[in-house]
Formats: sequence, C-alpha cells, structure tokens
Amino acid sequence: MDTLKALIFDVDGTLADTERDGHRPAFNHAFAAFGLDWHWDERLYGELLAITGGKERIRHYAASHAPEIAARDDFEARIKALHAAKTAHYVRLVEQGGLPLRPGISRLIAEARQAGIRLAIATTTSPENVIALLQASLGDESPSWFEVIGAGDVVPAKKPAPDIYTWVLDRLGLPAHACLAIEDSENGLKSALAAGLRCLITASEYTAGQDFRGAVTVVEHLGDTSLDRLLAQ
Ligand code: XBP
Ligand code: MG
Repeated sequence: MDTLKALIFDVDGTLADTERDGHRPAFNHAFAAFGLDWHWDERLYGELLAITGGKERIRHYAASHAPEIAARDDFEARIKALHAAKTAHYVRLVEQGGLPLRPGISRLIAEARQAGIRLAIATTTSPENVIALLQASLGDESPSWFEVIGAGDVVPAKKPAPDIYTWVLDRLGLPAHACLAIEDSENGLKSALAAGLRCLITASEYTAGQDFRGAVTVVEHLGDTSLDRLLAQ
C-alpha cells in the first residue's frame, strides 16, 4: 500500500454499533412524541438501513406505510421536525454512555495519532451525533483529533454515492491512494471505492453477510488488528 497518510472512519456500525440500540429507539421515541403509531422493530430497521440518512429513511418509510401523510404539503417540514427530535433523543442516549466503541477502535486511533497518521470522518449521520459519540467515548477534546469531519447533509448525495469521501479528501488535501477508509456496510464500501479509496470492512451486527467485494479485507472487528497490519494491506 502507498504510504498511509490518513485513516478515514465511518461512524455508525464502524466506530460503534449505534443502529439497533441507538438510532432505532431514537426514531421510535420521536414517532411517539409526534403522535405517530410507527414502530421500527429490529428486523424492519435492518431492512430500512438500506436507505442511508435518517430523513431519507423516514421519507422512504412514509411513502409506503403512510402515503396519506407523505402526500401532505407540510410533509418535508414534518420530516425535518421529526428528525430533529430524533437527533436530540439520540444525542441524549449517547451522552448516557450506552453506545461503547467497537473493539480496537480506541487503540487504533491512539496508534495512528502516535504514528502521525491524520484522522478524518466520513459519515451519513448528523454532525451532532458524531461529536456526541466521540466526546462520550474518547473525551471532550477528541473531535479535534479528526482534521475533517464530513457528516450528514454537507453533501447532496449520501452513501453509496462517493460525495462524502470526496468532500473529506478535498479538505484533507490528500489523494485517495494515500488514505484508507474503514467502513461497516456495503453502502459505505461502495461510497469509498467510488471515491477511489481502499476500504477495510469491519462488518457490524446489521451488515454481516452483505457484499463486500472490493474491500482490502473484511474483519469481524479491529480488536487485534494493529496499525502495522493495516499498513501492510
Ligand atoms: C449511517 C446512516 C445514518 C444513521 C442515522 O451512517 O445511514 O443515517 O443510520 O443517522 P454511517 P441520521 O454508517 O455513514 O455513519 O438519522 O443522523 O442520518
Ligand atoms: Mg456505517
């Protein structure tokens, strides 16, 4: 591999298993707060994760399960309000410490910092969710360790489009071949590959079994993958 200059981390499913016990209950909490009888159980949520982006996921669900709501003139405004409520609840869940980092993540970040390898984030989730997760798990200063945090709506097209990775590479001022993306999902892998990046996959509880062809390697987690082994990819 070319000399590694930067690691670019995905967030949900990669830094932490946030979907089943974090985002999913936060969506359900918001639905109840808005008087909607929508409930995303674990199985349905796993299917809905094919749609990246919380607002996009709500829109997709409403179109098939509540077309009368989706047809209302104020639907887009309602999605924004729903999603803001969901995000506020998710941040509270994260701040309560219920979503620990996956094995090896903290060690790998420390090793990369020690080795002078730059850090960045490329995620579909909302920026406030990223900051909350980093601070809850790595301390208040930790967001500053990541030179670039590309999150949510900063790009028009979410994963599997390459936009978020291209956005991050531009701001790092690095070519794709000097970086390594770390992802958990097929959508994330496609996004990274389309941006010209090599991508390591740490499959998560919802993404195990997806099509990871093109990944540098697929591991269960980073618990015993040293930086040296990553550099050797
Ligand atoms: C995962 C996503 C996000 C989260 C929900 O992002 O697709 O939409 O499921 O977060 P990634 P929001 O794997 O790229 O980190 O509701 O803030 O979108
Ligand atoms: Mg992910």
